[in-house]
Amino acid sequence: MSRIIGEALPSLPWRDRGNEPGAVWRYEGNPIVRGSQVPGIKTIYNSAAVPFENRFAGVFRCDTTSGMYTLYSGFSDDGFNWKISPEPIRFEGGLPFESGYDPRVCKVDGEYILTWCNSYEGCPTIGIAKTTDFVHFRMLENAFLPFNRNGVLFPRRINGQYVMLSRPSDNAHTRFGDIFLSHSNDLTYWGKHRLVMKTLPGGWQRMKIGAGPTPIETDEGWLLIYHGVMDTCNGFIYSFGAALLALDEPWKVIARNNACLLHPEMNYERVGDVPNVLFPCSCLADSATGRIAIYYGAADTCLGLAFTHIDAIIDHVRNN
Ligand code: BMA
Repeated sequence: MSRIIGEALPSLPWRDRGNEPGAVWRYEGNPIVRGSQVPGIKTIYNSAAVPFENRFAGVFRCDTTSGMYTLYSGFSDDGFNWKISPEPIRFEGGLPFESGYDPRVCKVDGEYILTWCNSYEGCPTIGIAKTTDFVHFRMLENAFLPFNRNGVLFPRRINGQYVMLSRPSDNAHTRFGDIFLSHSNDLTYWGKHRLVMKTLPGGWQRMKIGAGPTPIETDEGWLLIYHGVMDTCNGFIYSFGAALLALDEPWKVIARNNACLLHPEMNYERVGDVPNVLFPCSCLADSATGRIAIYYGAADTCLGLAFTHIDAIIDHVRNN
């Protein structure tokens, strides 16, 4: 029996396992969010949900009908049905917002911190902003120089410092990528960079990997769900798996799966703007029951929800 360390979340969206085998199972009502529900938006996919004031708040990757990558916020009472603002987030402070995608939201020391892939002079790097209400967002400095993607904060300071995972990359559809982490005292100056995990030859995580949702603290280590990419004769395939990282030295990998947890299989995962993509950006975890809900982008088109239990996922990580 493993234990989630964190808050109890009795209102977590949940379905018991149906007929799907494996440690993670999909919500039968997927996709839960589509582009057509917001005016001027064609696709809504890689998005972040967090518990917020007895309900849920989210930041959504919304691609406009004119092809811009933007971020919108929204709210939900049950984690399944989302009401997304009709207007994009307009950041206060920071550098001018060019475009942004793949948001993650993390609560550290009571503050909601948004990280995302932020375009700076046309080059991807990691943007950071704070919010108290998911309406107003104050942008800080970018964390790193370009090129970088998949900036994911840990939900508490470790040895007194903020810690962020990231994936140094290039300006294109990067054909390489390992997960690193960096430390900061103030969310502005980042250093003490460490390698966490490299790609593994052979299978689903052979070309590049990137951190997914905010890591979940457990009594066995940080549970990190991450995406892995393989190249094929007909394009990339994005699947996801998980690893356990040491609590005090999270660049040390305790265990990591060789088999993925979920790979594109359903129609809405295989067919879309970019086929065969599963891209998890957030999780909700209930420490009372061990239940975990995972939000993942599907085929760069819509948002799906999947479920697991802490025992099932840790068993998968350790035994696959
Ligand atoms: C990555 C990011 C993601 C996207 C994925 C597949 O580089 O751009 O937003 O889901 O590619 O296209």
